[in-house]
Formats: sequence, C-alpha cells, structure tokens
Amino acid sequence: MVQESAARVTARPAETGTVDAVVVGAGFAGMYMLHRLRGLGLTARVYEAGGGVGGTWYWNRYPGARCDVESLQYSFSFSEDLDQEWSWSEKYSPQPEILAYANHVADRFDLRSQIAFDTRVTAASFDETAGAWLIETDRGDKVTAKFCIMAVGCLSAPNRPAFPGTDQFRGPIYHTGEWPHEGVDFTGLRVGVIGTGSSAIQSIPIIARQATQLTVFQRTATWSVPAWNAALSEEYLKEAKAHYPELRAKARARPTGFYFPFNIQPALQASAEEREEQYEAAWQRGGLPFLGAYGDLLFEKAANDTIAEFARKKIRSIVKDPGTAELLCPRNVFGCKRLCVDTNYFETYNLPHVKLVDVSTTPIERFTAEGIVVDGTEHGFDAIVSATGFAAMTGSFDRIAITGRGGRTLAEKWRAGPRAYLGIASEGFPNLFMITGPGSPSVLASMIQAIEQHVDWLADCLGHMRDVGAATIEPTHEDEEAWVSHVNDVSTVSLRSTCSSWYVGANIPGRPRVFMPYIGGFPVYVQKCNAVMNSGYDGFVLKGARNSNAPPQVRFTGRWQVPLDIEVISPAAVAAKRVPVV
Ligand code: N01
Repeated sequence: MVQESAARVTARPAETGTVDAVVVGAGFAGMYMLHRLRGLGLTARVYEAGGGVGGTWYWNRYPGARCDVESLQYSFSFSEDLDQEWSWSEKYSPQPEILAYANHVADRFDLRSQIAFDTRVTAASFDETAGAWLIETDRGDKVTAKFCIMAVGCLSAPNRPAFPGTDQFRGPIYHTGEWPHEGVDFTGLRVGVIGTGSSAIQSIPIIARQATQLTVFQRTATWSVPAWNAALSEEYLKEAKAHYPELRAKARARPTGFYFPFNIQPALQASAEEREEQYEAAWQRGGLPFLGAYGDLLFEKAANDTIAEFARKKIRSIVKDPGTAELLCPRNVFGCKRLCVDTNYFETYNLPHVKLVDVSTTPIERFTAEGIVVDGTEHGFDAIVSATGFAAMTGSFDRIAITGRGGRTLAEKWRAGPRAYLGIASEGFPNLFMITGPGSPSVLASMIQAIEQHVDWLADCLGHMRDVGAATIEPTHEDEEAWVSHVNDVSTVSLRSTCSSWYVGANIPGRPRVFMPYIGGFPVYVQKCNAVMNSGYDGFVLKGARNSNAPPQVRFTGRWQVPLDIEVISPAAVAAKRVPVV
C-alpha cells in the first residue's frame, strides 16, 4: 500500500492563452525565475505539481530532514534586505524552517498570484511555425509561451525499485521524497527502512526513537560525518549579518559555491601523525567541509585511502557490535557518492531494537503481506520506509513529454545520456531552458547559488534577445558536443566518477552511465557562462535578430563577475588535480 501525500486540490477552470514564459516548478529555481521575469516586464505563468512553493523542501518532509550546507549560505543571496530580515535558528536548519523561508520569499516578493499549484505539466511541444511552446498540464491547461523554462529540480523524481509483491504488503509504504504532510507516528510499530543514503541517515535516528523495532536494509554502506548541528545565537547572527556581503562573495569564488575553510595541501605530503591530527580537527568541525581536510582527497586514491581509514576507525569506535560495525564500514572511495552529514546515525545501531540487514549480495527478494523477504528470511513490519532516492538530474525531465524541432523528443535525444550546452539549453529545443540542468555544477555546488547564477544568466539572455529582436535561441550541435565532452573529460579527473552513484545514474538499473553534473568547479563554470554571454552568446544561434550587432548588456550578473580564488581554484588547478570539490 503506497502512501501518497494528500493534497487538497481546489477546482479551477483550465487555462488557455499566451504568455511570454512558462516556468515549470515553484521550488527555489522557479520562484527566483519568476521574480526575474517580472523584473524584465515579461508575462509569466508558473505551474507547480505541489500544493505550495519550496520544491524539494515541500516534498521531503521525512523526520530529520534538514540541509547539509549551512543555512546562512543555503539561502537566496540576490537581496541584501532579505539576508538581513531572515534569521535562521540553527546551523543546519530543519525542513519546516526552510519551507517557511520559501513561503516567506513567495510572500515577500508577491509571487503566488502567478503560480498555479497542484498542477503537473505533462507535455511541452515546440510549434516551429509559431516559434512558440505549447505547454499542457494534468488539469487541462493548454498555454502557449515563447519561452519554456524547466525549473524541475535535480532530485525530484522518486526512485521506487520494482520489488516483487509491493502491492501485497498490508501496511503503509512511505517514500522519503513524498512524505505525508500530516507526518507519521511510528510509536509502537515495527519499521523497515530500505536505503542508507542522506534521507535514510537523517530519518533513521528519529524513527528509532519511536519504533519498537527498526530494521535497516543496506545495499551500500554510507560515508557519513557528524553535523554537530547547533542553535545560532543572536550574537552570532548579528556578526554574520554584519559581514553577509563578504561571505556571499567568498562563497561565489569557491568550487562548491559555498564557503568553508579548507586546506589545499596534499594529504600524501603530510606525515601519518599530521594527517591524524588534521582529520581529527576536521571531524570535530564536522559536515561536508571534512572533505576539505586536504586538497588531493578526491583525486589521489592513496590520499583517499587515508581519510577512508580514519572514518572507518571512527565508525568502529562508535558502533559497539563488531559485526555491525564492519557492515557499516564502507569499502568504496570516501566521498565518491554524496557524503552524508548526520546526527547520531552510527550511534543508533547501538540500540537493542535496531538491526542492520546486508542486502549487498543477497538483494531484497520480495515484499509479502507481512514484510520483506531477504535470503529466504521474512522480516515482519507494520510500516516500511523507502529511502531509495531519485532518478537524479534527468528523472524530472522524463516525466514530461518534451518535443522539439522536427518532432524529436528530449527523451529520445537523451537516451544515451543527457546532452545540453552549459546545462542550460539543448540543441533542437529552441527557447527551452533548464535551471541547473545536466552539464552544470548544480548538485556539486550549493544548489541555491547554482540556481541564482543560472537564473541571472538566463534573465540577461532573455533581455538581450528582446534588445536585438531575436525570435529564438538554440545551441549549435558542435558547441553542445564539445561541452558534453568537456563535462565528461573533467569528471574523469576526479575519483567521484569511479563508483555507482546517482551522479552517474548507476543507482537505477538500465540508466546510461554518464557523469551528469559539471565537476570543474563553480567559479570556472561561471567564467565560461560569462564569456559566452560577453561574446554575444558564442555557441548559440539567435534567429530573427533585427539588431544583431547590439552588444549584450549585463543587467544583473555583475555579482557573478567575481575573481577566482586563483591561488587554488583555476583551470590549471583543475588540471593539476588541486580542486577540493565537495
Ligand atoms: O537517496 P540516495 P537519498 N535495494 O540515492 C538504496 C540529497 N539529499 O534520498 O547506494 C536496496 O542517496 C541505495 O543503495 P545504493 C543529497 O544530494 C540531501 O538518500 O544505490 N537498496 C541508497 O542507500 C543525496 O545524495 C539531503 O547501493 C536500494 C539509498 O537507497 C540525494 O538527495 C538530505 C535499492 C538511496 O540513497 C539523494 O539522497 C536528503 C534497492 N533496490 C537528500 N535502490 C541534505 O541536504 C536504492 N537503494 C542533508
């Protein structure tokens, strides 16, 4: 019995007509895009499948959900007033607070009137004669727009593995990515959790507090670092806000798009004692910056082995049962999959009612009415939590029938892996844009900064198209191919490309193995985008321009013209494997 969140859907007449732009999704990307479109004086309609704004933070309401980038940086930076007005309560804020922030932004910038909620876009097709997109929804809307902007999120399409017998299970099955809005009380229940990624490691300690019995099915052991989350004091916030602009600027110059202290020295040049000290200090600081302990950790396997062994020692020191501790010790490259950040994850396995079941060699066989069968043994449950992740990066595009020039579908074009120039646009699909699409830093940067940079670039592009009277913009085949090759080449420099993560689509059987996000570093990517814009959109074809000599005007992207932290983060540093990408 699969549980879906119960959204109250109010009736409204189907929409027709024409707007300048349709935006698909009202998460952080869709909201900011709408704000910028409005600033340009363009008419826009946003369609959002959820009943409210917030995207990821609207859907992922599982217990313990919170961000793993510090809240002071995991927030919009486009408005200094907004930065000053809003106060985060914790270092890593919980999902309800991030959702409250999204709602505050929607109200503060008066966005709701142009968003149609509870409406899923089902199809977008390009009419070559009209030079416009026809966008259709599951509520019968058929709207025409010159621009179609996909703000659909990188981790939005839940992965539901097809375990035999799922329908037979008598209790509820909850997916972490579509958690019931009313919450779930596991008190007195026997609960099974499938998966040990970020969603699982955050929810397991909380579920364990309620359940009478908790069984975790682990296919791949997870690298996780303590968050050491804490409340933010008034004094801390006051001080941070006094220096907010500097913090934002420093963040933009970092490969991750967020700031934290890191050490560029190679681990292999330090002595074993120095490394131990350095790792211990980084562990005590906690969070994703743990990977910044040395500069070569994601480039040199021998260096990575040193941090991996340190983290395994930590797991063995926390988990009391040696057999369970060994099962929880990952054997793959440290930080190859997205590093997890937890509060009491490993400690939870010391509780007598919590059990770990290894499904790495004996996969889940089937569901029954009573529970889950592994290796011939039935584990009985009252409720099951599927923390099985997402069809990352392209899954949200797969859910929409997108048809471009000549009747070619995006699904067909992307069958062997996504192809997009700068992760923003794809040849054959004029005036279709993607915010943080595959081939851009997206999930390897702080998502909100990556979103803002794309939206600002796109707003400038649309403004330029209006200045020169261009009807359409579309990347050339050659430039797109060159960019896709570059994204692929850069990925091979990093150890990140070596394991079966969702970055490469390998979490789901049958998906093509392609490293999808751009791993060359956020500032390097931003420089490329700026260069493309400043050259008059090199790599793109603008059709119908009356005034093609007009130089592009930089309307709002000034804040992205930040110098690289050149000492350590330059294309040469990438080539020399010296970019501490988290
Ligand atoms: O999903 P995941 P997630 N049988 O794909 C397992 C972001 N995020 O929702 O590793 C058994 O990481 C799968 O096993 P394996 C963050 O970027 C951020 O947890 O593929 N197990 C894995 O253990 C994150 O990386 C935050 O072998 C199966 C788990 O399910 C991303 O979202 C919080 C299986 C899925 O883990 C996704 O995280 C939450 C099967 N058939 C999420 N299929 C923060 O900001 C899958 N699994 C903190």
